[in-house]
Amino acid sequence: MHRSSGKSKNSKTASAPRQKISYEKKVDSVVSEYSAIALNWLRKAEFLMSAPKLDLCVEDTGYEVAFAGRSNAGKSSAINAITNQKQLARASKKPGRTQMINFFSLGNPNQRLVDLPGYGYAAVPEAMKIVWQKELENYLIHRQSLQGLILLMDIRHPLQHFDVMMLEWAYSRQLFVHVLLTKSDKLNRGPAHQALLDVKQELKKMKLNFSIQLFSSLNKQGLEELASVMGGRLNFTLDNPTGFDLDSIPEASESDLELEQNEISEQQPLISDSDKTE
Ligand SMILES: Nc1nc2c(ncn2[C@@H]2O[C@H](COP(=O)(O)OP(=O)(O)OP(=O)(O)O)[C@@H](O)[C@H]2O)c(=O)[nH]1
Ligand SMILES: [Mg+2]
Repeated sequence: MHRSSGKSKNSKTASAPRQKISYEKKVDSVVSEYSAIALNWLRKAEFLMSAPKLDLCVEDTGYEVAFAGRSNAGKSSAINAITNQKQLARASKKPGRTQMINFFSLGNPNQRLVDLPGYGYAAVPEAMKIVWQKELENYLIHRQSLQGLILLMDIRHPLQHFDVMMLEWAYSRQLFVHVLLTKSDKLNRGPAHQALLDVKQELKKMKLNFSIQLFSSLNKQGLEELASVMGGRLNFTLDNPTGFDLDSIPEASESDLELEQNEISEQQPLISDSDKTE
């Protein structure tokens, strides 16, 4: 769009030069404000209760988001990282650590996180595995307050048989899923991003249109992105006077494309390779 300034070509202005930035950058800065506040809110998490089966779970009202994935994928560690608490959920080197459905409230009992037992752990006795899987299935099928799954896969072993089954099942039931490729600190930055692209491609091939990100509980990569997704699913809105609501972001218009340079907010830098720990 051409705009006439009404000044001659040679006239100089005292104001700062205007720079075109994309509409996405404006949205990014608003979203990053939302994720930072959501992240802070997630720190309110408190242990609520553990249940061995669906009928013993906390009352099925409000909103909850559950962390699912293979045993040892890093679910409990991710809950500790996102809530900034060392031992809220029990993490362990020994696979099969989480054996109950564990609930955590977020400031009020109607917004909850859930740590699920892992699936696919071969060393669990067959009879026990069948019981666990039945309970997990019951929870996933019948839980009304379940607003979505955070599905974790170790970045070095993504899309194993059970993961694909879980993803296809969730898709068929129109259950929201956000995928985390965990332990991203185990790979250098280049290979980690390649793994992300590869899994995205695979999901696309399988027509599983789920969002996905890199994540590390160790070096905290991906916390804000995850907080933003979880806040959205848990109906977390900002209590500020502007009453910001993510759904209220309007479609881009041409006038949005030209903003003052000081409105540009830098995105978080990617984790440097020096942060990598074994
Ligand atoms: N390097 C690294 N190790 C991690 C990370 N997240 C988890 N781990 C390790 O992976 C192991 C399993 O982590 P948990 O969080 O207990 O895994 P889980 O998915 O809850 O396992 P179950 O409860 O058995 O289903 C532990 O030894 C963690 O320290 C990570 O981001 N980076
Ligand atoms: Mg666990």
